[in-house]
Amino acid sequence: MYSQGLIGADGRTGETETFLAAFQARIDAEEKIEPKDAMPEGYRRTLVRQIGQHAHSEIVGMLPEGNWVTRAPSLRRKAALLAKVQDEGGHGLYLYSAAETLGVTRDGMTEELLAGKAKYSSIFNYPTLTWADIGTIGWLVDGAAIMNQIPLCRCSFGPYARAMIRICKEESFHQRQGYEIMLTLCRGTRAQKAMAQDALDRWWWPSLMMFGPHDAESSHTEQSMAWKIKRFSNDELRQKFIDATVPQAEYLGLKVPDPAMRWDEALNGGKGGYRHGPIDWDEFWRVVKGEGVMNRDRIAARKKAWDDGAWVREAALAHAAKRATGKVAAE
Ligand code: FAQ
Repeated sequence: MYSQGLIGADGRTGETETFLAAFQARIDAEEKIEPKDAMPEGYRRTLVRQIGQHAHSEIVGMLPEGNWVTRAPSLRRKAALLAKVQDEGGHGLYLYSAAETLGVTRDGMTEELLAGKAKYSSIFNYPTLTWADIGTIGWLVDGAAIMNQIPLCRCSFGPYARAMIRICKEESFHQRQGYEIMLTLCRGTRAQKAMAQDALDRWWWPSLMMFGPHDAESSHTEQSMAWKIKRFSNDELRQKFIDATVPQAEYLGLKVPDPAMRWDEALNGGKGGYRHGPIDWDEFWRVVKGEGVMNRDRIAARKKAWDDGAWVREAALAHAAKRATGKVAAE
């Protein structure tokens, strides 16, 4: 239906060269693709995969910070953290809705997540051990998310692009609240500053891994860039993030845990940039495949929430059915 009859009864797409060329011409002309427009099946599948993974990341991403809501050091910090975690839940919901315009259901996507068939960001499989981790997540994880997501506001698929505009505005607040926590800790006692450094040491490399594998290893980047789903490659965004973040660490008086990091005049087309040391891709793939410290806990927590919420979903459906037949008003 969404490919406007291009998918044959045998499940093959039957997409003609003329159709693919006309679709690419729309992309090249920066036209937005909307849910009911004809689109190549690969384009639809890529979006369902990426938007689904993104939505799951927002929802699972509530867990590491949620762990600190009851232990925030002041009422002000608790209120801000609670609002942030709630925002992430909202982002997940906009994104599930954007994916649903492509003919999949939120229930189906959730089942894939719980069955370990759908991915979510590797970063959320690390534990939050101290309060400084909450500052570091806002600063680095939201900072990396913004770097990756600002270009997604120009994604060729309309519903995803529009959802990203609001999400990016909220992520900017999150990044600032995280940096402000770090600034407070770094201007505090020696123990507080040491706690901030320890958090940076543990979160730096996983934050760089958030951008995905090196371009040479990235299976989807080339096609996603041709379709203007992605506007920059994984390595380009990682480099932008490093160049923006190293001076922020210096301002805090913290040391980025990369002994090989150095300023290189040749980077960024001669404008200069920070060249980083080797990333431990074995660790990245271990975590992506489910063997990170927190993978099992994260999925167990989501499964419990989904099972515990079954009665709410059933009640909402029963209520909607009653409204449809006018029985609610009569009662
Ligand atoms: N973790 O060919 P590529 C947030 C997978 S939201 C796990 O390069 P692509 C907000 C990839 O899926 C954070 N898996 O793939 C927040 C693919 O596997 P597949 C999430 C990863 O799609 C803050 C395979 O590796 N953001 O943080 C990861 O072109 C604080 C090959 O990779 C988004 O999802 C990874 N890090 O590029 C919430 C943004 N990287 O599907 C709470 C949208 C790669 O073939 C608190 N997504 N993989 O089985 C994207 O921009 C892209 O999907 C990338 C990956 C850049 C993540």
